[in-house]
Amino acid sequence: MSTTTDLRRPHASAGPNEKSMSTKKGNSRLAFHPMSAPDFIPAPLLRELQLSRLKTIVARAWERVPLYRDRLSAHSLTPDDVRSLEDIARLPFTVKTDLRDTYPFGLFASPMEEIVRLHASSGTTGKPIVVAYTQQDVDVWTSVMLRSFAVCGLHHGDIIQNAYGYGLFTGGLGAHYGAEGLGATVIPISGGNTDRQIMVMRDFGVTAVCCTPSYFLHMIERAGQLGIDIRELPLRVGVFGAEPWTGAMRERIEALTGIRAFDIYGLSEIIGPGVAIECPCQDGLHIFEDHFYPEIVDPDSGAVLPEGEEGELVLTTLSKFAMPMIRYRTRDITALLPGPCACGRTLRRMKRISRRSDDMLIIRGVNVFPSQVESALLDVEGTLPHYQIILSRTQGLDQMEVQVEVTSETFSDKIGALEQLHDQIADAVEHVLGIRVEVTLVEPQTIQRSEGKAKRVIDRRLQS
Ligand code: DLL
Repeated sequence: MSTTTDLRRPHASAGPNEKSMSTKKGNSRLAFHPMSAPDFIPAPLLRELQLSRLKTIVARAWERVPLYRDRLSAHSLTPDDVRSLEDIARLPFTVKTDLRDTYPFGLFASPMEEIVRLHASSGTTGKPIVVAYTQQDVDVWTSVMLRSFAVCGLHHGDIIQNAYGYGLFTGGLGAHYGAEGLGATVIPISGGNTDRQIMVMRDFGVTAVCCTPSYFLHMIERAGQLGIDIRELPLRVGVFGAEPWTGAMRERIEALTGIRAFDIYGLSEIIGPGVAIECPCQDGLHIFEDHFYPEIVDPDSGAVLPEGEEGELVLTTLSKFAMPMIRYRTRDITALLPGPCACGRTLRRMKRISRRSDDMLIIRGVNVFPSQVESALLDVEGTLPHYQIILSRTQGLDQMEVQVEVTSETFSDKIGALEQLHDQIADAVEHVLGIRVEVTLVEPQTIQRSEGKAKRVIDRRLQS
Protein backbone atom coordinates (compact mmCIF):
# COMPACT_ATOMS: atom_id res chain seq x y z
CA MET A 1 0.00 0.00 0.00
CA SER A 2 1.43 3.36 -0.93
CA THR A 3 0.45 5.03 2.29
CA THR A 4 3.12 7.69 2.13
CA THR A 5 1.69 9.44 -0.90
CA ASP A 6 -1.87 9.18 0.34
CA LEU A 7 -1.07 10.31 3.84
CA ARG A 8 0.64 13.43 2.71
CA ARG A 9 -2.09 14.64 0.37
CA PRO A 10 -4.69 16.56 2.31
CA HIS A 11 -7.97 15.66 0.62
CA ALA A 12 -10.17 17.64 2.92
CA SER A 13 -9.96 21.19 4.09
CA ALA A 14 -10.36 22.18 7.73
CA GLY A 15 -14.02 21.48 8.47
CA PRO A 16 -16.90 23.92 8.44
CA ASN A 17 -17.07 24.34 12.20
CA GLU A 18 -13.49 25.43 12.44
CA LYS A 19 -14.64 28.97 12.02
CA SER A 20 -15.59 28.60 15.68
CA MET A 21 -11.87 29.03 16.38
CA SER A 22 -12.57 32.71 16.72
CA THR A 23 -12.32 33.73 20.34
CA LYS A 24 -12.78 37.02 22.08
CA LYS A 25 -9.13 37.50 21.27
CA GLY A 26 -9.55 37.20 17.51
CA ASN A 27 -9.31 34.51 14.87
CA SER A 28 -6.68 31.85 14.59
CA ARG A 29 -5.12 31.51 11.19
CA LEU A 30 -6.17 28.12 9.88
CA ALA A 31 -3.11 27.18 7.90
CA PHE A 32 -3.11 23.48 7.14
CA HIS A 33 0.02 21.69 8.33
CA PRO A 34 1.11 18.92 5.93
CA MET A 35 1.80 16.61 8.89
CA SER A 36 -1.92 16.83 9.70
CA ALA A 37 -2.92 15.01 6.50
CA PRO A 38 -3.53 11.67 8.29
CA ASP A 39 -6.20 13.40 10.40
CA PHE A 40 -8.34 13.29 7.26
CA ILE A 41 -7.42 9.85 5.91
CA PRO A 42 -10.43 7.97 4.45
CA ALA A 43 -11.58 5.22 6.82
CA PRO A 44 -10.88 2.23 4.52
CA LEU A 45 -7.30 3.41 3.99
CA LEU A 46 -6.87 3.93 7.69
CA ARG A 47 -8.09 0.40 8.46
CA GLU A 48 -5.63 -1.00 5.91
CA LEU A 49 -2.78 0.96 7.45
CA GLN A 50 -3.78 -0.10 10.97
CA LEU A 51 -3.87 -3.79 10.02
CA SER A 52 -0.48 -3.74 8.38
CA ARG A 53 1.02 -1.92 11.38
CA LEU A 54 -0.72 -4.24 13.84
CA LYS A 55 0.74 -7.31 12.15
CA THR A 56 4.23 -5.82 12.28
CA ILE A 57 3.98 -4.82 15.92
CA VAL A 58 2.56 -8.15 17.12
CA ALA A 59 5.32 -10.00 15.26
CA ARG A 60 7.92 -7.70 16.82
CA ALA A 61 6.52 -8.20 20.32
CA TRP A 62 6.42 -11.97 19.80
CA GLU A 63 9.99 -12.12 18.56
CA ARG A 64 11.54 -9.79 21.11
CA VAL A 65 9.54 -9.70 24.35
CA PRO A 66 9.27 -12.94 26.36
CA LEU A 67 6.14 -11.76 28.22
CA TYR A 68 4.22 -11.30 24.95
CA ARG A 69 5.45 -14.58 23.48
CA ASP A 70 4.47 -16.49 26.64
CA ARG A 71 1.09 -14.84 26.81
CA LEU A 72 0.22 -15.42 23.16
CA SER A 73 1.41 -19.02 23.46
CA ALA A 74 -0.75 -19.51 26.55
CA HIS A 75 -3.73 -18.53 24.36
CA SER A 76 -2.48 -20.83 21.57
CA LEU A 77 -1.90 -17.81 19.35
CA THR A 78 0.94 -16.74 17.08
CA PRO A 79 1.33 -13.51 15.12
CA ASP A 80 -0.09 -15.34 12.08
CA ASP A 81 -3.46 -15.39 13.80
CA VAL A 82 -3.78 -11.64 13.25
CA ARG A 83 -5.44 -11.57 9.84
CA SER A 84 -8.01 -8.82 10.30
CA LEU A 85 -8.44 -5.89 12.66
CA GLU A 86 -11.21 -7.81 14.44
CA ASP A 87 -8.61 -10.41 15.44
CA ILE A 88 -7.18 -7.89 17.89
CA ALA A 89 -9.98 -8.88 20.28
CA ARG A 90 -8.41 -12.38 20.50
CA LEU A 91 -5.13 -11.05 21.85
CA PRO A 92 -4.52 -11.05 25.60
CA PHE A 93 -4.53 -7.79 27.54
CA THR A 94 -1.49 -6.04 29.00
CA VAL A 95 -1.90 -4.36 32.40
CA LYS A 96 0.04 -1.94 34.56
CA THR A 97 1.36 -4.70 36.83
CA ASP A 98 3.04 -6.25 33.76
CA LEU A 99 5.22 -3.14 33.61
CA ARG A 100 5.92 -3.32 37.34
CA ASP A 101 6.67 -7.04 37.25
CA THR A 102 9.16 -6.62 34.42
CA TYR A 103 10.75 -3.48 35.95
CA PRO A 104 12.84 -1.84 34.67
CA PHE A 105 13.51 -3.02 31.11
CA GLY A 106 11.68 -6.34 30.71
CA LEU A 107 9.19 -5.14 28.08
CA PHE A 108 11.73 -3.48 25.81
CA ALA A 109 11.73 -4.75 22.23
CA SER A 110 14.86 -2.85 21.21
CA PRO A 111 18.43 -3.19 22.44
CA MET A 112 19.66 -0.31 24.63
CA GLU A 113 21.88 0.99 21.78
CA GLU A 114 18.70 1.84 19.86
CA ILE A 115 16.90 3.45 22.79
CA VAL A 116 17.39 7.19 22.87
CA ARG A 117 15.06 8.13 25.75
CA LEU A 118 13.61 6.74 28.95
CA HIS A 119 10.72 8.23 30.90
CA ALA A 120 9.11 6.95 34.08
CA SER A 121 5.84 7.43 35.80
CA SER A 122 5.55 6.98 39.53
CA GLY A 123 2.41 5.45 40.83
CA THR A 124 1.10 6.10 44.31
CA THR A 125 2.63 2.84 45.45
CA GLY A 126 5.68 0.78 44.63
CA LYS A 127 8.13 1.05 41.82
CA PRO A 128 7.69 3.44 38.92
CA ILE A 129 6.95 2.16 35.45
CA VAL A 130 9.68 2.79 32.88
CA VAL A 131 8.98 3.52 29.23
CA ALA A 132 11.43 3.62 26.31
CA TYR A 133 11.67 5.28 22.91
CA THR A 134 13.78 4.70 19.83
CA GLN A 135 14.54 7.73 17.66
CA GLN A 136 11.66 6.65 15.44
CA ASP A 137 9.35 6.54 18.46
CA VAL A 138 10.41 10.05 19.47
CA ASP A 139 9.67 11.18 15.91
CA VAL A 140 6.19 9.63 16.03
CA TRP A 141 5.59 11.30 19.40
CA THR A 142 6.73 14.65 18.02
CA SER A 143 4.40 14.20 15.04
CA VAL A 144 1.31 13.42 17.14
CA MET A 145 2.02 16.36 19.45
CA LEU A 146 2.59 18.63 16.45
CA ARG A 147 -0.75 17.45 15.02
CA SER A 148 -2.40 18.03 18.40
CA PHE A 149 -1.23 21.63 18.49
CA ALA A 150 -2.27 22.11 14.86
CA VAL A 151 -5.78 20.86 15.73
CA CYS A 152 -5.94 23.59 18.41
CA GLY A 153 -5.20 26.17 15.71
CA LEU A 154 -1.55 26.74 16.66
CA HIS A 155 1.25 27.17 14.15
CA HIS A 156 4.64 28.80 13.69
CA GLY A 157 4.52 32.31 15.04
CA ASP A 158 2.71 31.16 18.17
CA ILE A 159 4.50 31.54 21.48
CA ILE A 160 3.84 28.47 23.60
CA GLN A 161 4.46 28.52 27.34
CA ASN A 162 5.05 24.91 28.28
CA ALA A 163 4.28 24.59 31.98
CA TYR A 164 4.04 20.80 32.00
CA GLY A 165 6.80 19.39 34.18
CA TYR A 166 10.06 18.58 32.40
CA GLY A 167 11.83 15.46 33.55
CA LEU A 168 10.74 11.87 33.86
CA PHE A 169 7.10 12.96 33.41
CA THR A 170 6.24 12.80 29.70
CA GLY A 171 4.26 16.07 29.65
CA GLY A 172 7.15 18.54 29.42
CA LEU A 173 9.34 17.02 26.74
CA GLY A 174 6.36 15.63 24.78
CA ALA A 175 4.80 19.06 24.39
CA HIS A 176 8.21 20.66 23.84
CA TYR A 177 9.19 18.56 20.83
CA GLY A 178 5.72 18.86 19.29
CA ALA A 179 5.72 22.65 19.62
CA GLU A 180 9.22 22.93 18.17
CA GLY A 181 8.26 20.57 15.35
CA LEU A 182 5.43 22.92 14.54
CA GLY A 183 7.88 25.78 14.31
CA ALA A 184 6.33 27.64 17.21
CA THR A 185 8.41 29.45 19.82
CA VAL A 186 8.59 27.31 22.95
CA ILE A 187 9.16 28.65 26.43
CA PRO A 188 10.33 25.61 28.42
CA ILE A 189 9.30 27.04 31.77
CA SER A 190 8.14 23.72 33.32
CA GLY A 191 5.78 23.73 36.31
CA GLY A 192 5.93 25.90 39.39
CA ASN A 193 6.94 29.44 40.36
CA THR A 194 3.54 30.84 39.48
CA ASP A 195 4.48 34.51 39.75
CA ARG A 196 7.22 33.97 37.18
CA GLN A 197 4.78 32.08 34.95
CA ILE A 198 2.47 35.09 34.93
CA MET A 199 5.26 37.57 34.34
CA VAL A 200 6.49 35.50 31.38
CA MET A 201 2.98 35.08 30.03
CA ARG A 202 2.52 38.84 30.02
CA ASP A 203 6.00 40.06 29.07
CA PHE A 204 6.72 37.49 26.31
CA GLY A 205 3.35 37.89 24.60
CA VAL A 206 2.47 34.22 25.12
CA THR A 207 -0.36 33.01 22.84
CA ALA A 208 -0.77 29.45 24.14
CA VAL A 209 -0.19 27.70 27.44
CA CYS A 210 0.19 24.00 28.22
CA CYS A 211 -0.33 22.66 31.75
CA THR A 212 -2.78 20.75 33.87
CA PRO A 213 -6.21 22.42 34.12
CA SER A 214 -5.90 22.65 37.90
CA TYR A 215 -2.60 24.49 37.59
CA PHE A 216 -4.05 26.90 35.06
CA LEU A 217 -6.87 27.65 37.47
CA HIS A 218 -4.23 28.52 40.03
CA MET A 219 -2.48 30.78 37.49
CA ILE A 220 -5.76 32.61 36.80
CA GLU A 221 -6.26 33.18 40.49
CA ARG A 222 -2.71 34.38 41.09
CA ALA A 223 -2.85 36.67 38.05
CA GLY A 224 -5.96 38.26 39.58
CA GLN A 225 -4.10 38.85 42.85
CA LEU A 226 -1.25 40.47 40.94
CA GLY A 227 -3.73 42.76 39.19
CA ILE A 228 -3.30 41.11 35.79
CA ASP A 229 -6.37 40.28 33.74
CA ILE A 230 -5.60 37.36 31.42
CA ARG A 231 -8.34 38.61 29.08
CA GLU A 232 -6.13 41.58 28.29
CA LEU A 233 -3.18 39.40 27.26
CA PRO A 234 -2.61 37.87 23.79
CA LEU A 235 -3.12 34.37 25.25
CA ARG A 236 -5.81 32.62 23.16
CA VAL A 237 -5.32 28.84 23.53
CA GLY A 238 -4.84 26.46 26.45
CA VAL A 239 -3.84 22.82 25.92
CA PHE A 240 -4.85 21.16 29.17
CA GLY A 241 -4.62 17.55 30.23
CA ALA A 242 -2.87 14.91 32.35
CA GLU A 243 -5.77 14.82 34.81
CA PRO A 244 -9.55 14.56 34.63
CA TRP A 245 -11.49 17.82 34.36
CA THR A 246 -15.11 18.46 33.64
CA GLY A 247 -16.84 20.35 30.83
CA ALA A 248 -18.07 22.78 33.49
CA MET A 249 -14.47 23.47 34.51
CA ARG A 250 -13.65 24.24 30.87
CA GLU A 251 -16.54 26.70 30.68
CA ARG A 252 -15.31 28.40 33.83
CA ILE A 253 -11.75 28.67 32.49
CA GLU A 254 -12.93 30.02 29.12
CA ALA A 255 -15.28 32.52 30.75
CA LEU A 256 -12.60 33.81 33.11
CA THR A 257 -9.89 34.22 30.49
CA GLY A 258 -11.44 34.49 27.01
CA ILE A 259 -9.22 31.69 25.69
CA ARG A 260 -10.21 28.40 24.01
CA ALA A 261 -9.36 25.49 26.32
CA PHE A 262 -8.60 22.15 24.65
CA ASP A 263 -8.47 18.75 26.33
CA ILE A 264 -5.39 16.68 25.51
CA TYR A 265 -5.07 13.05 26.55
CA GLY A 266 -2.24 10.57 26.78
CA LEU A 267 -0.37 8.23 29.06
CA SER A 268 3.25 7.23 29.50
CA GLU A 269 2.67 3.57 28.72
CA ILE A 270 1.38 4.40 25.24
CA ILE A 271 3.62 7.39 24.36
CA GLY A 272 2.85 10.33 26.69
CA PRO A 273 0.64 13.28 25.72
CA GLY A 274 -0.64 13.19 22.14
CA VAL A 275 -2.82 10.06 22.08
CA ALA A 276 -5.96 12.16 21.54
CA ILE A 277 -6.93 15.82 21.29
CA GLU A 278 -10.09 17.86 21.12
CA CYS A 279 -10.83 19.80 17.94
CA PRO A 280 -12.55 23.18 17.87
CA CYS A 281 -15.96 21.46 17.80
CA GLN A 282 -15.18 20.45 21.41
CA ASP A 283 -17.29 17.35 21.03
CA GLY A 284 -14.93 14.56 22.02
CA LEU A 285 -11.23 13.95 21.48
CA HIS A 286 -9.91 12.64 18.15
CA ILE A 287 -7.64 9.64 18.68
CA PHE A 288 -4.54 9.48 16.50
CA GLU A 289 -5.70 6.12 15.22
CA ASP A 290 -2.92 5.75 12.70
CA HIS A 291 -0.65 5.14 15.72
CA PHE A 292 -2.97 4.03 18.54
CA TYR A 293 -5.76 1.50 18.12
CA PRO A 294 -8.63 2.07 20.58
CA GLU A 295 -11.15 -0.38 21.98
CA ILE A 296 -13.67 0.01 24.78
CA VAL A 297 -14.14 -2.98 27.04
CA ASP A 298 -16.32 -3.86 29.97
CA PRO A 299 -14.03 -3.17 32.96
CA ASP A 300 -15.20 -6.33 34.72
CA SER A 301 -15.56 -8.93 31.97
CA GLY A 302 -13.08 -7.49 29.46
CA ALA A 303 -15.63 -7.98 26.65
CA VAL A 304 -15.37 -5.48 23.79
CA LEU A 305 -18.27 -3.01 23.91
CA PRO A 306 -20.00 -1.48 20.89
CA GLU A 307 -19.45 2.12 19.79
CA GLY A 308 -21.21 4.62 22.04
CA GLU A 309 -21.09 2.46 25.15
CA GLU A 310 -19.04 3.59 28.09
CA GLY A 311 -16.27 1.35 29.40
CA GLU A 312 -12.52 1.09 29.86
CA LEU A 313 -10.26 2.37 27.12
CA VAL A 314 -7.83 -0.24 25.81
CA LEU A 315 -5.05 0.95 23.53
CA THR A 316 -2.64 -0.86 21.24
CA THR A 317 0.40 0.99 19.92
CA LEU A 318 0.63 0.43 16.17
CA SER A 319 4.03 1.94 15.53
CA LYS A 320 5.97 1.95 18.78
CA PHE A 321 9.24 0.09 18.38
CA ALA A 322 11.06 0.24 21.71
CA MET A 323 8.09 -0.79 23.79
CA PRO A 324 5.04 -2.08 21.93
CA MET A 325 1.89 -2.20 24.03
CA ILE A 326 -0.70 -4.74 23.03
CA ARG A 327 -4.24 -4.16 24.31
CA TYR A 328 -3.13 -2.05 27.25
CA ARG A 329 -5.84 -1.58 29.90
CA THR A 330 -5.70 2.14 30.65
CA ARG A 331 -8.30 2.10 33.49
CA ASP A 332 -9.64 5.32 31.96
CA ILE A 333 -13.38 5.33 31.42
CA THR A 334 -14.79 6.74 28.18
CA ALA A 335 -16.82 5.80 25.08
CA LEU A 336 -16.07 5.93 21.37
CA LEU A 337 -18.43 8.44 19.81
CA PRO A 338 -20.39 7.33 16.76
CA GLY A 339 -20.65 9.36 13.56
CA PRO A 340 -18.37 11.82 11.83
CA CYS A 341 -17.17 15.04 13.41
CA ALA A 342 -18.21 18.36 11.91
CA CYS A 343 -14.54 19.37 11.69
CA GLY A 344 -14.01 16.90 8.82
CA ARG A 345 -11.39 14.78 10.56
CA THR A 346 -11.96 11.09 10.00
CA LEU A 347 -10.18 9.99 13.18
CA ARG A 348 -12.65 8.53 15.65
CA ARG A 349 -13.46 10.45 18.78
CA MET A 350 -13.73 9.45 22.41
CA LYS A 351 -15.66 11.22 25.13
CA ARG A 352 -13.56 13.25 27.51
CA ILE A 353 -12.24 11.13 30.35
CA SER A 354 -13.91 12.17 33.52
CA ARG A 355 -12.78 9.30 35.68
CA ARG A 356 -10.67 6.19 36.07
CA SER A 357 -12.10 2.86 37.07
CA ASP A 358 -9.65 2.79 39.98
CA ASP A 359 -10.60 6.32 41.15
CA MET A 360 -13.92 5.08 42.35
CA LEU A 361 -14.53 5.61 46.04
CA ILE A 362 -17.08 3.49 47.77
CA ILE A 363 -18.67 5.48 50.56
CA ARG A 364 -21.25 3.65 52.61
CA GLY A 365 -21.89 1.40 49.65
CA VAL A 366 -22.33 4.24 47.17
CA ASN A 367 -19.95 4.66 44.23
CA VAL A 368 -18.47 8.15 44.17
CA PHE A 369 -16.12 9.75 41.64
CA PRO A 370 -14.25 12.99 42.43
CA SER A 371 -15.41 14.46 39.10
CA GLN A 372 -19.03 14.26 40.31
CA VAL A 373 -18.12 16.51 43.23
CA GLU A 374 -16.39 18.94 40.86
CA SER A 375 -19.43 19.23 38.61
CA ALA A 376 -21.70 19.82 41.62
CA LEU A 377 -19.42 22.59 42.92
CA LEU A 378 -19.27 24.31 39.58
CA ASP A 379 -23.05 24.64 39.67
CA VAL A 380 -22.86 26.79 42.80
CA GLU A 381 -21.88 30.45 42.62
CA GLY A 382 -19.44 31.84 45.17
CA THR A 383 -16.99 28.94 45.23
CA LEU A 384 -13.72 28.45 43.47
CA PRO A 385 -13.45 24.97 42.09
CA HIS A 386 -10.63 24.31 44.56
CA TYR A 387 -11.72 21.34 46.58
CA GLN A 388 -10.49 18.28 48.31
CA ILE A 389 -12.19 15.13 49.46
CA ILE A 390 -11.12 13.80 52.85
CA LEU A 391 -12.03 10.25 53.72
CA SER A 392 -11.91 8.93 57.25
CA ARG A 393 -13.42 6.10 59.24
CA THR A 394 -15.24 6.51 62.53
CA GLN A 395 -16.29 3.38 64.38
CA GLY A 396 -15.95 1.36 61.21
CA LEU A 397 -18.10 3.73 59.17
CA ASP A 398 -16.69 5.63 56.19
CA GLN A 399 -17.00 9.39 56.39
CA MET A 400 -16.56 11.75 53.48
CA GLU A 401 -15.86 15.42 53.91
CA VAL A 402 -15.72 17.84 51.00
CA GLN A 403 -13.60 20.88 51.74
CA VAL A 404 -14.41 23.75 49.42
CA GLU A 405 -12.72 27.09 49.14
CA VAL A 406 -14.98 30.09 48.91
CA THR A 407 -14.11 33.30 47.13
CA SER A 408 -12.72 36.09 49.28
CA GLU A 409 -15.82 38.22 48.60
CA THR A 410 -18.07 35.48 49.89
CA PHE A 411 -15.77 34.80 52.81
CA SER A 412 -15.97 38.37 54.02
CA ASP A 413 -19.79 38.28 53.78
CA LYS A 414 -22.06 37.91 56.74
CA ILE A 415 -22.28 34.55 58.52
CA GLY A 416 -25.79 34.10 57.15
CA ALA A 417 -24.52 34.17 53.57
CA LEU A 418 -21.89 31.57 54.34
CA GLU A 419 -24.42 29.30 55.96
CA GLN A 420 -26.64 29.63 52.94
CA LEU A 421 -23.74 28.78 50.64
CA HIS A 422 -22.84 25.80 52.79
CA ASP A 423 -26.37 24.40 52.52
CA GLN A 424 -26.48 25.06 48.78
CA ILE A 425 -23.26 23.10 48.28
CA ALA A 426 -24.36 20.27 50.54
CA ASP A 427 -27.61 20.03 48.53
CA ALA A 428 -25.80 20.15 45.17
CA VAL A 429 -23.37 17.41 46.21
CA GLU A 430 -26.18 15.29 47.61
CA HIS A 431 -28.14 15.74 44.40
CA VAL A 432 -25.23 14.39 42.34
CA LEU A 433 -24.01 11.64 44.68
CA GLY A 434 -27.27 10.55 46.27
CA ILE A 435 -25.79 10.70 49.78
CA ARG A 436 -25.38 13.55 52.26
CA VAL A 437 -21.73 14.24 52.99
CA GLU A 438 -20.05 16.70 55.31
CA VAL A 439 -19.21 19.98 53.63
CA THR A 440 -16.68 22.39 55.10
CA LEU A 441 -16.16 25.85 53.67
CA VAL A 442 -12.56 26.91 53.99
CA GLU A 443 -10.85 30.25 53.60
CA PRO A 444 -9.35 31.24 50.26
CA GLN A 445 -5.84 29.80 49.74
CA THR A 446 -6.17 27.01 52.29
CA ILE A 447 -6.25 24.06 49.91
CA GLN A 448 -2.85 23.22 48.60
CA ARG A 449 -2.37 24.23 44.95
CA SER A 450 -0.94 21.75 42.50
CA GLU A 451 1.65 22.61 39.90
CA GLY A 452 0.97 19.34 38.12
CA LYS A 453 -1.70 16.77 38.69
CA ALA A 454 -4.07 17.86 41.46
CA LYS A 455 -4.50 15.60 44.46
CA ARG A 456 -8.25 15.57 45.00
CA VAL A 457 -8.62 12.80 47.54
CA ILE A 458 -6.95 12.36 50.91
CA ASP A 459 -7.76 8.94 52.22
CA ARG A 460 -7.23 8.61 55.97
CA ARG A 461 -9.41 5.55 56.36
CA LEU A 462 -6.57 3.23 57.11
CA GLN A 463 -5.19 5.60 59.77
CA SER A 464 -8.51 5.97 61.58
O1 DLL B 1 -0.33 12.44 32.12
C1 DLL B 1 0.58 12.32 29.89
C2 DLL B 1 0.03 13.66 29.60
C3 DLL B 1 0.82 14.78 29.80
C4 DLL B 1 -1.24 13.82 29.06
C5 DLL B 1 0.34 16.05 29.49
C6 DLL B 1 -1.75 15.06 28.74
C7 DLL B 1 -0.94 16.19 28.96
P1 DLL B 1 0.82 9.82 32.90
O2 DLL B 1 1.50 10.59 33.94
O3 DLL B 1 1.32 8.45 32.57
O4 DLL B 1 0.84 10.58 31.54
O5 DLL B 1 -0.70 9.72 33.32
C8 DLL B 1 -1.63 9.14 32.47
O6 DLL B 1 -3.39 10.57 33.33
O7 DLL B 1 -4.18 7.28 32.19
C9 DLL B 1 -5.31 9.38 32.70
O8 DLL B 1 -5.81 8.72 33.85
C10 DLL B 1 -4.79 10.75 33.09
N1 DLL B 1 -4.99 11.70 32.00
C11 DLL B 1 -4.12 12.12 31.08
N2 DLL B 1 -4.69 13.04 30.28
C12 DLL B 1 -5.99 13.17 30.70
C13 DLL B 1 -7.10 13.94 30.27
C14 DLL B 1 0.29 11.81 31.30
N3 DLL B 1 -7.02 14.80 29.27
C15 DLL B 1 -3.02 9.20 33.09
N4 DLL B 1 -8.27 13.77 30.93
C16 DLL B 1 -4.09 8.67 32.16
C17 DLL B 1 -8.38 12.91 31.96
C18 DLL B 1 -6.17 12.31 31.79
N5 DLL B 1 -7.35 12.18 32.42
